[in-house]
Amino acid sequence: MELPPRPTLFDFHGVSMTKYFTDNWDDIQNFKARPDDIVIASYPKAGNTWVSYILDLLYFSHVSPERQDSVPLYERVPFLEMHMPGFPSGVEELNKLITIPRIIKSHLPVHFIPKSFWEQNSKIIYVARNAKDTAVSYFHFDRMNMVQPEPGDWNSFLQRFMEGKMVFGSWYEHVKGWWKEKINNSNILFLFYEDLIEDTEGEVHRLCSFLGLSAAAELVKKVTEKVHFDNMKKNNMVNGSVEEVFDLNISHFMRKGKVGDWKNHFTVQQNEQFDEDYEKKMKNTDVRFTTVL
Ligand code: PPS
Repeated sequence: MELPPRPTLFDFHGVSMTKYFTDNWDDIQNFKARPDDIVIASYPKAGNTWVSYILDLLYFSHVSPERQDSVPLYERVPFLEMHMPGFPSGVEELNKLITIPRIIKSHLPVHFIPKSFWEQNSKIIYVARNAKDTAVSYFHFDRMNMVQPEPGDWNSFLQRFMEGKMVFGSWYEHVKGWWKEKINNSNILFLFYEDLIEDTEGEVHRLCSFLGLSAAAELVKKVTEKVHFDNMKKNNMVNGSVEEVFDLNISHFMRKGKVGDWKNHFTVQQNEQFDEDYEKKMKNTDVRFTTVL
């Protein structure tokens, strides 16, 4: 498949975006949500695929086990705002999805989420990951994903991350916006990547109780095992190996899956600058992250 040149970033209602997530804007905004829809929202690289796979297994692994080996996760959990030439859009995929519930991936900041999700009281799981590991993961992702803007070198990427000049905008605004929203909205569950790493099984139980699922302990154990990084990395339906736009010679989608890999990338000076800037940007929120375990 011949790929188009990499897209450029532009300002879209105050958020940096590329055309692949805005071309279809009216269809996205007019999306008809259902009360039983479940949205997995996150800033890019926070663990959206991990949580998507957990939910897909919890709901469907015992109902239609054959899907697990034959249908890539991106078809089972469509990406709402994606619209790329040559591929069905996320909205099209969702409109033809027959599974109930529909599990929906999104990277939209909270104020861009289609209003029908709020009207229908759909459940939303927001996954958040500490800024430093997110920046590192995003850098490697942009290197290998041919439909993302050119990342440039690590230092310039990090400066742009701090300025919010990334696809889906500022990490800081994204996280703060969703955190504020969930305070008064019991339909939102806020999950941290670092908690998932530390206690996957415990977080799977938390997900079940939020979703009102009475999953047997045995199923929870099985799901926990299947979603372990090493098992997901080997699983071609979830590891990014069937996505034509990824160049796996450059980097892998299931790259490291660790908390603290930022230490292998940040110089002492970059770290000091980042921390100072972080404090300013995050002073008006009480959301707290772990950067080492
Ligand atoms: S995307 O493209 O924005 O939807 O990416 P997303 O899925 O949100 O995040 C990708 C990062 O999550 C890591 N990941 C995991 N870590 C630990 N355990 C499991 N099971 C797991 N599944 C995905 C993935 O490796 C990416 O992080 P990095 O740091 O790049 O490895």
